[in-house]
Amino acid sequence: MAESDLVAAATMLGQASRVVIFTGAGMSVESGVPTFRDALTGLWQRYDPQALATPEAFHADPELVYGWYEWRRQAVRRAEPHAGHRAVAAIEARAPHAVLITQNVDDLHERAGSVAPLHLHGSLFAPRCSRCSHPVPVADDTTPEPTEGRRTPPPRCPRCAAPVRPGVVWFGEALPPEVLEAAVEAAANCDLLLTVGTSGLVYPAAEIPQVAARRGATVIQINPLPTPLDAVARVNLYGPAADLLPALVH
Ligand code: BJW
Ligand code: ZN
Repeated sequence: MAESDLVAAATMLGQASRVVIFTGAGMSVESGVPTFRDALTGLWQRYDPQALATPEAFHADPELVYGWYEWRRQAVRRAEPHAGHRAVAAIEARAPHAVLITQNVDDLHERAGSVAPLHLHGSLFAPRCSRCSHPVPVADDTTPEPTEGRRTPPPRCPRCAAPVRPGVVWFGEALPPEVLEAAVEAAANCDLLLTVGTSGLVYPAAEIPQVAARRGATVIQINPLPTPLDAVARVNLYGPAADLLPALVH
């Protein structure tokens, strides 16, 4: 990556008034949270998304699916935000108007100081009833270490006794409409969108940077590898989020 690209991106970011930051799983890699599609370490290399991340999978084997999300939630609890998460919070604090849109189901942005990220794909920390949608608090951590592969019977809804489900958006499910609407509106009205650590393959989330570009915003991308979003980005910064985000705000 050319140093001049970093300088140019930092200048554009410093001058923008309405900024959108759009993050994906690569944002949390340096905190020890795996991505989905990375060639060696992605979750979908080891797990079948159809058997874990669809409503049909939950219906067929709720204990398997609930246990898998409990394991991931416990692992995220033990992870810490990194300098890149803190740089995102700093960009939000500095820009006159900033909106953080994340596809991530972890809470690392919040723990780094971001106030109200738009969680397009839900959260590991917001389980709800699979029938009546009543929110149910997450269970306390009782295990010393997160246990991979542990089957966990989902708790029952205190209102209607149906199984509680993870509060994430599975394949084939609609994104929370008010969150998607707010994200599209922010993207359509921003001057600059910074996309970080997403493969840009999952829709409708992947539309967000495209909406911004179509409306004339400057798109800057941070990712160690090329993605389909290279085509809409004015500047592509090839490298890890934990290094490049702090360098952008210095
Ligand atoms: C680093 C790094 C470092 C590494 N620093 N970077 C149009 C075309 C084709 C298909 C579809 C379409 N529209 C809809 C679909 C179907 C489907 C879809 O998109 N499929 C594609 C995969 C083909 N979409 C859906 O089903 C969506 N729903 C929907 O469309 O509903 C329609 C509907 C309407 C009305 C009523 C009913 C239905 C829902 C999508 C839900 C996605 N859910 C998941 C799981 C969430 C729960 C969980 O955590 O288990 O969300 S899938 C997974 O992918 C997760 C992520 O948020 C999402 C995006 O992944 P992300 O963040 O980009 O991660 P990776 O792993 O893909 O990429 C990581 C990147 O980081 C890489 O580029 C690395 O290089 C980089 N990286 N290290 C910076 N250190
Ligand atoms: Zn219920």
